[in-house]
Amino acid sequence: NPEQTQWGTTKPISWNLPQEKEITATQRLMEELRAQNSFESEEESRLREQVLGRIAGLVKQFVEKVSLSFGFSEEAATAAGGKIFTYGSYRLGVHGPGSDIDTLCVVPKHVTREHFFTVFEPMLLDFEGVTEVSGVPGAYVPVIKAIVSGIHIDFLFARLNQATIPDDLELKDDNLLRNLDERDVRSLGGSRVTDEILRLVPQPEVFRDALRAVKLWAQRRAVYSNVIGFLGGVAWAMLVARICQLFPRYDAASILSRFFHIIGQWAWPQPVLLKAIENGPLNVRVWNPQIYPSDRQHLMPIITPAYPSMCATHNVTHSTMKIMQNELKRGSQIVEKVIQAGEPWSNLFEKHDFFHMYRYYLQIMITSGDKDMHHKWAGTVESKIRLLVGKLEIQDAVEIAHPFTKGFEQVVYCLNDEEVRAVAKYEMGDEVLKRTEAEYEEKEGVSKVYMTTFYIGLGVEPKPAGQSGPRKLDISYPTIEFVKTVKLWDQYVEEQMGIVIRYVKSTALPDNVFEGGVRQTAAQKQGVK
Ligand code: 3AT
Ligand code: MN
Ligand code: MN
Repeated sequence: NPEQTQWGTTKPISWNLPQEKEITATQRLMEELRAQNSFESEEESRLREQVLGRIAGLVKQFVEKVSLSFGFSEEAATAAGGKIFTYGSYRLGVHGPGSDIDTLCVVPKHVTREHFFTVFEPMLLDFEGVTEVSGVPGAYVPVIKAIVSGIHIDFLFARLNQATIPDDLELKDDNLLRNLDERDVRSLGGSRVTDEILRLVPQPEVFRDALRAVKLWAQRRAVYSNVIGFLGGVAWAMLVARICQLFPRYDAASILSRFFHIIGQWAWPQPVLLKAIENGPLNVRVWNPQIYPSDRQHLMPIITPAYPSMCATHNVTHSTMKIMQNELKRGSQIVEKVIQAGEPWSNLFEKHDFFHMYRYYLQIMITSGDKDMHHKWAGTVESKIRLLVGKLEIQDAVEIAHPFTKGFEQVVYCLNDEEVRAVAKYEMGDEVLKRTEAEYEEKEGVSKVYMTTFYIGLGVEPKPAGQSGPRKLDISYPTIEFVKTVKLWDQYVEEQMGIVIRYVKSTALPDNVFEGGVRQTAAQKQGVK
């Protein structure tokens, strides 16, 4: 809309068009993104559309089936409708070849969440091309995860307070949220936020291309993870969207240049907003640091634009904030050289060197004997790592506690109970860790142990002048407290779940953290903290 003179809460900073150098840099960016396999093939993209179409049909059948069971006429059962919305990377148009499709099934009021898990889930199991279905009805946002024709799909559910769901339904109206279950409101949130972000940017195509680059950069630099305390996909999207609002006619390269520059120097905790925070019809909290002390704790607040507005960066700690600011600064320097001196974009997307950055690391080792249980146990610990980071970073000698964004998984093949117990305490010999599946066969007494290891790099403050000997660093208090906290989990079983935290020197890091098992030489390691 050329008449529009403002997106978001302020006027644009500049109405300029991109410059020559930026236009060519944008072309090179698109080539680089293709070379980095950021885009799916046309074939895959057609397959996604086809699968989505079939799923939309299935959701209508589901509503019809439930309606008929309530004694609706055929006609009324069909008229009850049912509609699918998407959110996540697919909706934003920044998904890659391996991305899932995040969907939300919206149904009329006579269809309940229980039907979703007892009627829809079995229908899905019988659906053509489905190879896996698993429902998680007890989650904070209940979900059914499935694989359809090789594509991972997340299904959320929302039941609206109306008799029918017409095909042209939109989710924008806040009044739709009236009298809904909290879980329905949460499930609607993802779609409402992504839709709103797309409405609030001047040129959606430019926004998408720039966001693709930011996501790739954040993943490669290991600053992409909401759970661990960095930013997730929605928060990075909102930051890019804000820059697009400020420079409505820029292209992807010029947006990236401003993104790294402006976000790298942002005056936190001043929030990033895509529009003014609105009040609405529900009796729920909307982010407001004037009223809620807990909202004042947010270090880098980035606020979702759909009612009820929330902070998407609740997990950020002093350490992760500092790490992101350093990465933004690095990004800014590189992008300037890419645009001004024609240096390659691949410099921006270079892999992190987390395992070469510090002298000391904490290893958090999670074990259990059952695959599904392990998944939950490791997930629970992962979701609490930011608390350990918070405890570590307030220690005197700790300058920074740098959590890595993903855990390393391995299966340990144990030949007897003694080995199992040793693994749970991380007291086994190397030969146990290195044993392969081939050296192990299913028989009495043997068992697999699932192990996930998380890492936190420790930046230690320089010794005070005049003090000799090694810097004293006592991390026992924060780690003991942390272990106590995670064991409070309501599904924790002492005999079946292990957690061990130890301190390792960088030279003692295991090979599996290095790509291809290769370590850098001492000369390459200069600059270690
Ligand atoms: P991919 O391309 O799929 O990797 P994405 O941004 O679509 O990137 P996800 O599919 O993991 O990422 O998540 C989509 C949205 O779903 C993002 C977030 O709003 C919501 N979400 C994801 N995981 C959780 C979770 N554990 N709890 C609550 N919301 C979640
Ligand atoms: Mn997704
Ligand atoms: Mn998903």
